Amino acid sequence: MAVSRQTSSWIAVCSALALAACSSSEPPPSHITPNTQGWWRDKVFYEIFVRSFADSDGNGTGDLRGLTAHLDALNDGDAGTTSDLGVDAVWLMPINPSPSYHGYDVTDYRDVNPAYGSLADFDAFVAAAHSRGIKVILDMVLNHSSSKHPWFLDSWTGAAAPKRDWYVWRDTDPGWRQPFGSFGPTWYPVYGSYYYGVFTSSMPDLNLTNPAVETELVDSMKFWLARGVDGFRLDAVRYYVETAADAGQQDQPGTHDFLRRIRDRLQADYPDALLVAEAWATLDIAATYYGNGDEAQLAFSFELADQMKKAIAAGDATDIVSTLYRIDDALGGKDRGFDAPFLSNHDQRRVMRDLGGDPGAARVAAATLLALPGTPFIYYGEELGMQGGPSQDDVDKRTPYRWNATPGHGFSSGSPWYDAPEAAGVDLATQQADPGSLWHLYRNLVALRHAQTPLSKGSSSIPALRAAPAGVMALLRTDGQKRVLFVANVGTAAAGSFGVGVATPGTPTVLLQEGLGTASPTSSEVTVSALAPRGFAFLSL
Ligand SMILES: [Ca+2]
Ligand SMILES: [Ca+2]
Repeated sequence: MAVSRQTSSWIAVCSALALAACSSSEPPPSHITPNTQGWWRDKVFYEIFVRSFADSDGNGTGDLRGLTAHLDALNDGDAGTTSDLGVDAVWLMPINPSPSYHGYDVTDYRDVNPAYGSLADFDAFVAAAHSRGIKVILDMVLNHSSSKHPWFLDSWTGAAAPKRDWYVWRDTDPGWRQPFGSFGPTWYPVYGSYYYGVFTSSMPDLNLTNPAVETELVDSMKFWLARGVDGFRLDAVRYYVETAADAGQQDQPGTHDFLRRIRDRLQADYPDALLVAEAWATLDIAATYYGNGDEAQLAFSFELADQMKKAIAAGDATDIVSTLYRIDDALGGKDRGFDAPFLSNHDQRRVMRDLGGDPGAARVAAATLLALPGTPFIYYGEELGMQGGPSQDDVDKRTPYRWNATPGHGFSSGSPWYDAPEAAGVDLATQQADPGSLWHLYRNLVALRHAQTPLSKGSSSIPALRAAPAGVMALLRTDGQKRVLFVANVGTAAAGSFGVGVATPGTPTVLLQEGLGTASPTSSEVTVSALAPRGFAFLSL
């Protein structure tokens, strides 16, 4: 319902405004690199909270030098070694100066948080990452700044302030509430006027319809691109432009216009710059941020992440399959690779906690994630089965990485800035020494995805199943003549013999499996003799 309202309001606005404001039906400018051709198509991303990854100087706070010193654990640049996870792109949560621990309220878009290091440390990090074949994208928080940003400190002094219209002010309180379920206030009084902050009073929304603000932010992004950054994760895109209460506070035509303009302006100078949209919404809404192939190149698949976790916890694959069908519909005629699938991120309980600490569930979840089309993202520590802390507080989702079983976890020689207990064995050193660990499974899955182009960038389809229980799903990935069939049993009961409706001339080659009986071809299907609870298999056809 929300989607059809959005569509009709878009049409109404388009017919009411000048044609120039409704350019979405026009092809992108020629310097826009098509979404289908980007460097990210065969990458596996890894999301990092710098504060919690590795502390180089023992003050308990993770930093850029610590991150740089530990890059070999992510990817040592040598495809022949098996001591690294093998991810080949990283997303750093905000590294800009900020008064808060998480960094999502920025006070300077062109500098590094001193707690994390210096611009020189950042340059060294980018060089070290690139030398290992690791791409780097930064979190870019364009919707709002910190209330401590010099722009806002100027803006709030009065109506005549030079930066007054860099933020969103009204003379009276419009009374809008937050549009995302919490229904808190969004307008805050200062000297008899009101400013808009969709998240909190300490995060005033920037006025992204002001060309001066847009130019400043584009130039700030180019500042990082010039330092070698490969793109950006765009925070909270749904809230960029606001026009009215409720529905007018999210997914507005002006937001799509803004995205198109910044993609255009960035790619005019940096054709390979990647924009990943955080549009936390149903998949139909997230798909609108594809635009005409001229907005974001990737968008996180929030709905798929929710359905995967629920389905695996319940042992019934039906909702994963139906969600994949709905994504195919939503992206029909566009680019199925627009999806950025993931299991959890810094705003969500860790997937291992959502799955009740069930190691089998975590393993089949990992296998499913890395079988999906699009560009997958792994949240740091997910590959160890970290659960984070028990509360719903965000800090419990962002606890220090476990490098080893020592008291400071190998994270810090001092006292970590925050901590929460984890089960024994949830650390990298222990899991590297155990070939059966979750870390080794992730490493094998990443390596398989890189070795098999059908998995990394092939098309996908959902084969019919015969006599399969509800826990079973299958996905066929195809790149030219090469095909990889993924089958999984997310259920807690063993699956007996079932058929997967894919014709193949010869006996499938098992690439990676857990709990598979045999897979043998007939004239019309691949017959699987048995698949254990939480079992899965990747078969080359
Ligand atoms: Ca430190
Ligand atoms: Ca906004």
